[in-house]
Amino acid sequence: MTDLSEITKALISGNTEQVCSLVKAEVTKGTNAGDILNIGLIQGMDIVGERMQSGDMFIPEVLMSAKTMSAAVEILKPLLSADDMSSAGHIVIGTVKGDLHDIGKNLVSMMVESSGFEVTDLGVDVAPEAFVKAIQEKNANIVALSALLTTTMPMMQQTMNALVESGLRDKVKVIVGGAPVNQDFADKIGADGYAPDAGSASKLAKELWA
Ligand code: B1M
Repeated sequence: MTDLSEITKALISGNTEQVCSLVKAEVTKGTNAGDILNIGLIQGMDIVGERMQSGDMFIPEVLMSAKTMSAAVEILKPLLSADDMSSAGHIVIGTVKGDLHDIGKNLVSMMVESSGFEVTDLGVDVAPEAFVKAIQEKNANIVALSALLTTTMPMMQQTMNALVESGLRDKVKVIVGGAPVNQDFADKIGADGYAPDAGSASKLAKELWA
């Protein structure tokens, strides 16, 4: 098995140039693109997620790793077969209606995408009906709701209600997060999980979609 640990290390350091040149070198050598993705890159993002959770990595560093991951995935995309990505589910993510904060949500979006999920990011100020429509259109497995304001937390409940009313609730896992949200609130609205940060969100999504 080819040693891809240099790629993993450079990814954790957020060194885009080095990762891209190492990935290109592996491609030229004929290393399987799925191995580069799953062993070299995704394992690196798993470590980034764990370090973020434990406070050993901070947001700017995580962003650098996530951006590096995206650049590397762009190189690999044309070479990846459907099977290489087949373990990933589809996540619809957005900041709930009335709320315009998107920095944390974008971080979550990048982390879950880096873990191999396909992501539909609906942006900010997303109405319950827009979540419902996107889940139906994309046949999503997970919906991730973000809220940064105490005043928009009730919109998470309303989004849950819309999922129930549309008959989608049993077909999709719901995860919630954002600074004012906690596990108690997630339990209260009947969400499937709560994640305090982007690393935990990626781990939680994988657990729910295992
Ligand atoms: Co706003 N804002 N803001 N703001 N803003 C807060 C949130 C506030 C705490 C500041 C304060 O008063 N101390 C306060 C909320 C108070 C409250 O409700 N408890 C507040 C307020 C009041 C407001 C306005 C109402 C101000 C006004 O206009 N009077 C207004 C509301 C606008 C609106 O949304 N309708 C407003 C506006 C803005 C800006 C537009 C100026 C800007 C947002 C820019 C943008 O997002 N593009 C802004 C900012 C930047 C902040 C602070 C300073 C920083 C937020 C942030 O990006 N943090 C914030 C104060 C603070 O947090 N210190 C504040 C960094 C980010 C990485 O963390 O978003 O928490 P966070 O995401 C984390 C986790 O929460 C988690 O993972 C992320 C990464 O680990 N997470 C999830 C987030 N979403 C998740 C989803 C998941 C899982 C995990 O899905 C499963």
